[in-house]
Amino acid sequence: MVTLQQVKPLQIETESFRIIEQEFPEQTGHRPDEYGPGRFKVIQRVIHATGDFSFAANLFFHERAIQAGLGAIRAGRNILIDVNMGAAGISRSILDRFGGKVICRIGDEEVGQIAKTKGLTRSEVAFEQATGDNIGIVAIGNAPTALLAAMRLIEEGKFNPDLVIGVPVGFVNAQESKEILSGKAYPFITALGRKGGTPVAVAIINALLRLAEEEEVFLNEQRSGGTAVMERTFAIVKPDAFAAGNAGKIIARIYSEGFKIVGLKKLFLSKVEAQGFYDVHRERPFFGELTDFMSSGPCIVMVLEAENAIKKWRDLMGATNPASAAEGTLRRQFGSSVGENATHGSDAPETAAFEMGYFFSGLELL
Ligand code: RTP
Ligand code: MG
Repeated sequence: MVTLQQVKPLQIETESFRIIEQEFPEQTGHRPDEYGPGRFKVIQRVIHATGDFSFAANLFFHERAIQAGLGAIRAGRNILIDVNMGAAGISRSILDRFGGKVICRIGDEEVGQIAKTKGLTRSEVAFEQATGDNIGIVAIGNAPTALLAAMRLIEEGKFNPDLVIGVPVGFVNAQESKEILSGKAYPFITALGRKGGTPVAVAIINALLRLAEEEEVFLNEQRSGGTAVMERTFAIVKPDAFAAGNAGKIIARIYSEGFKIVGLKKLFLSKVEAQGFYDVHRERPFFGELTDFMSSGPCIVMVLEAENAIKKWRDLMGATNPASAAEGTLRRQFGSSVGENATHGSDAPETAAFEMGYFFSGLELL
């Protein structure tokens, strides 16, 4: 009989990475620390995307590959990828923070026309058209012709990316093109042999983005004195969730996710109090509806404390509209519409300070 594991949605990825790390020595004959932390994170995410431990042996890194990729991300340079499916999988929210963009020109009308008149593949033309786009990382998961074109453009001096991720999959020229890449003097990451593909390219990029993000958090901690910064945020169990009897479940979740509740009270806001609280939205079309709702019944206001509490709480709440909030988030579980979305959370340190002060005195937050 098949027995399914009971894992909360938000913990599935963490649990998968733990399993990969645990099984790694037995499956590959190597220990994670033999690869260096950056390389192991890349290998681990590729195994996560493919379910295939053989990538531990197939992935081949230029000695400066990780450094070059992180440098490109940190500098806000763009990522060029050969197919739209790959572009869709890249963690844009992280890339955004560093100022970079994902570029994929395969679908451009112009690209199709030039390919037809010159007798070239769309992917070759797509790369030629992108040489002026401040490309830091170029990634190829699908077409060997695109990888060959990228290498040619680099040799001709028309293209100067910091890192080439060349992992096309297939039986015609995929293996050959990657073998050529593996002999280059400039930074690359490749997957030797036939295996590869767009999910592999995306996993490598996303691993680099996470590494860049972790590095940023680490640097920020260093700057602020060596320890992670405790932060406070302001939260509300909105009237819809309170009336539905969900306050207890939401508070239990707050504890299980590791927040400390430093202030808590039940209030029944007047219309004027709700207007003052949501003053930033005074000019918005939904202001009347929002403040009517917030003053329609009792709610619970809280001050939560955790490392990165503001982001942590917003992540736990999910998107404003419950219909687009991720599985496992509070708004997905307890919200019913954009207006009646169960919870509120501050969106920045300044708003958190205002909102905590609006409902709590310092003496209530000891
Ligand atoms: P909140 O402030 O309540 O934590 O929500 P939020 O940051 O995710 O969203 P925000 O843009 O600050 O909007 C505040 C609240 O206004 C309601 N809203 N209604 N009808 C609409 O188009 C609309 N848009 C926003 C939501 O209840 C949202 O939580
Ligand atoms: Mg807001």
